[in-house]
Amino acid sequence: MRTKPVKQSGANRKSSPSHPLTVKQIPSVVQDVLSKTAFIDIHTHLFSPAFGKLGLWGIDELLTYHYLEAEFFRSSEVTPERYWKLSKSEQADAIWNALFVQNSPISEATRGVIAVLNAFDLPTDASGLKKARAFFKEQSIEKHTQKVFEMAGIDTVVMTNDPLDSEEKTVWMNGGQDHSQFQPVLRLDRILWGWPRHWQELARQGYAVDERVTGKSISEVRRFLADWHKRMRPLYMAVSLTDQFLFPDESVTSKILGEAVLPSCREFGLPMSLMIGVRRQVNPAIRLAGDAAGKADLRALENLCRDFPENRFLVSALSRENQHELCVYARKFNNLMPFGCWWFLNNPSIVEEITRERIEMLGTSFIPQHSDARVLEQVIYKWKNTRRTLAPILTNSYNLLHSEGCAVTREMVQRDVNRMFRTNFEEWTGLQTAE
Ligand code: RAT
Ligand code: ZN
Repeated sequence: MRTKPVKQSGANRKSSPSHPLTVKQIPSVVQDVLSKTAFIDIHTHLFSPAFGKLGLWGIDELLTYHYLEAEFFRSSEVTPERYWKLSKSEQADAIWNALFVQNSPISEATRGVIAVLNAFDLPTDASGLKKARAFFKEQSIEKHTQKVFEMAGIDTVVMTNDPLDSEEKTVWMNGGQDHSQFQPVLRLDRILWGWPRHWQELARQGYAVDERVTGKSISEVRRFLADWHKRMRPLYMAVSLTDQFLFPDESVTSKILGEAVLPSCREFGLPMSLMIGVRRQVNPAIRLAGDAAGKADLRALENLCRDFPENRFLVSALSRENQHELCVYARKFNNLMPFGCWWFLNNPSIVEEITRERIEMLGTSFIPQHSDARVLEQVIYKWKNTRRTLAPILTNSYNLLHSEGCAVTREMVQRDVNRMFRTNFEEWTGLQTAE
């Protein structure tokens, strides 16, 4: 496992950790610290090997990532109806052909696949798919996972665990998992906004709840959360919310959030992650790729941070238009931790803009990125891109500081990178990783 690095690179041998850097040394030291620091990936959709087939990896999964499916339908005559009838490898063939052979893979998501092929020394021309299939077939998942983490420069990934997903539930009910590099998160979408369709599942499991969340429902949801907290030991609880999210209001979502979930978070000392701004299924024909983004009213967040001062909120907003307000709110409320450039924001041009603003307004008191990877090898390109985008931004911050007359040292750079990509999260969740 990578540990927090302290060694100097050859390029910077002349500067000791606490020695002031020259303007010329700053870029290479920033780059070196970024590349040698193992990051914590605080939100992914990856699964530890204990979850078997739920954990996605390999070239066919990479090609059928929903980010690529959305692009595929723009560059192919194949209709969604026909596409969904194909087998996984036929879908991958179609996407490879449309986005990688007949067109140049210059979008962020397509370039990511190229970066992964390249990272494994696989050809990126038309012959790449066949060779990649042969390569991935030979890998054993345990060893491959370690290699991928190493290549991505991460040591811990945080999963997204849905207690109402039947396949996942089976794993948790049969002993769960105990893999220190895959940390669980209790994801509550089906409870918080999917209640009308899912409350009966809780009832079936023996919790006395009803559709309108009356009677003992709230205390029974808390009992459910306590049981799952015990079973899963999550680092935080989480939900994704639409651009229409309001708090407080008369909805079941508000009631369960305010009266059950947030009190349980306090009881167990867990932060609550709110991912705000998805517009679900604007085009259901393309399934997972059919969600969009919308500007939310972040006064809901203001109300939560102010009215629940004992709760801590990890927050990502999906709309670019919400980013400035999110920074402003983080300056008002120290129980708010902005994190990541989520989903449609995870493109260099937007990451750059958001991250610059966050540094200007919040210093290092935020978590710049998470990968949101659904397929194991995606962490390789997503974290490579994050480091590449971040290096000039941080360099610029230290150059400005230097020009004001402040000594910039490697120690400072290391402390700041550790804080943003490790300790902000460790301190909020109590996660302890190997030194
Ligand atoms: O980025 C994604 O893959 C989205 O589909 C969502 O999963 C989102 O990240 C979420 O966690 O809801
Ligand atoms: Zn996600």
